[in-house]
Amino acid sequence: SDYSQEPSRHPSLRINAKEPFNAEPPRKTLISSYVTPVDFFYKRNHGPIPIVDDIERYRVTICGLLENPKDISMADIRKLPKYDVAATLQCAGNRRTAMSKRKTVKGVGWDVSAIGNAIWGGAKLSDVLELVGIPKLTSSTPLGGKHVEFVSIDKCKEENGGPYKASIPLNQATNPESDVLLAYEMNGETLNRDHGYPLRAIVPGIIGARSVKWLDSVNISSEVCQGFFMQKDYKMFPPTVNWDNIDWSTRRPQMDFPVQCVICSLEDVDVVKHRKITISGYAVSGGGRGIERVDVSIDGGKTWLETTRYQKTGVPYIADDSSSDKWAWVFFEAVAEIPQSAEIVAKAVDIAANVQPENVDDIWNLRGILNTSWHRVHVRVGH
Ligand code: MTE
Ligand code: MO
Repeated sequence: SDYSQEPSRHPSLRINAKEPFNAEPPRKTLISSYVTPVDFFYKRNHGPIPIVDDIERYRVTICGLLENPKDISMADIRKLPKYDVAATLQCAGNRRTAMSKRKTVKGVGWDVSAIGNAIWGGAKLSDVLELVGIPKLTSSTPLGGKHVEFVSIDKCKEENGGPYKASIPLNQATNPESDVLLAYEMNGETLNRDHGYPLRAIVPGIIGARSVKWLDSVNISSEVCQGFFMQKDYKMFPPTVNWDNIDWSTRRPQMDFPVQCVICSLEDVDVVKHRKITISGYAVSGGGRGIERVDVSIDGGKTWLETTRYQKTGVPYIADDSSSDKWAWVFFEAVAEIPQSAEIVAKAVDIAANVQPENVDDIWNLRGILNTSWHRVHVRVGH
């Protein structure tokens, strides 16, 4: 594969793999703004970044179990109502490095920044599907279509040189409230090559792997996508499954993300000058479930202190309030006086009262996905 035409990237990104390019920002940079600047948004790829240089001729093919398949141009997409949706994208492999410290896992190592929050601009998939005769809120087409498969133009070795692909259920795709987009803008700018130019899927509330970049076609199918990343990857296994006894067919492709929370104001092992410190970071849950609470501890989890939460600076965050961004992360903050040395912990609760597991051991899995265990950092007061 050819990596000679990769775009340029911000030098502060931490590179986890060069080819394909996988990189994340430093954690302090990550929480310096609620909307993650494009330069600092994590980049997660499985092959070289494709080049689409003739935008006039670019088409996305809507095909499969349909009476009237159609090739749709960017002009057609832009004619549809444009929505700007604040949505946090998180890779299922976020915090994998910490999980692999417990016991080795397979996959690109990530610290805590394989996540970002952007304002995605584009057409709703429910409107696009209407162009090919699929009404809103349908779960099955007359020809038996029940899933919407997104197929890319990139080339991945896991697909033996074929394109990256993934699918979502048709009833999610045709429901305007699920805010699934075919996005052509990120933070008000034209989507750049790294993030899917000219057009990508954005599926809010579920793992990043389903938000397929560089769309080539949208295929209406009777079954779940059979691609590698749906069937042989991004599935959740119990800690007892290893590479000798794994049976991929026993599990569903992971969709929703569980409740997550990370301290970003401190490194995993940090030295601070003063006893009074600010503990801040992000919390997010899947499926549009808001964050109910974030608690922090300065004694390794014996006692807890509730943090303040916000999306827009200075405005207290209330889940489900009409002013909150349903699909977006929440920042939390607490100030505490710590002893000479302290283990600081953070954990979040979502509005369905889901909590994070205390120990990584309980959720360890061979692919190292969904590490949502309590985030712990060790801090010492010194020079
Ligand atoms: N789409 C294509 N075509 N190829 C890919 O490798 N990676 C997926 C998803 N969409 C991928 C893709 C994964 S695993 C994640 S987490 C997100 O894109 C990352 O999106 P980003 O690079 O814009 O942050
Ligand atoms: Mo991912």
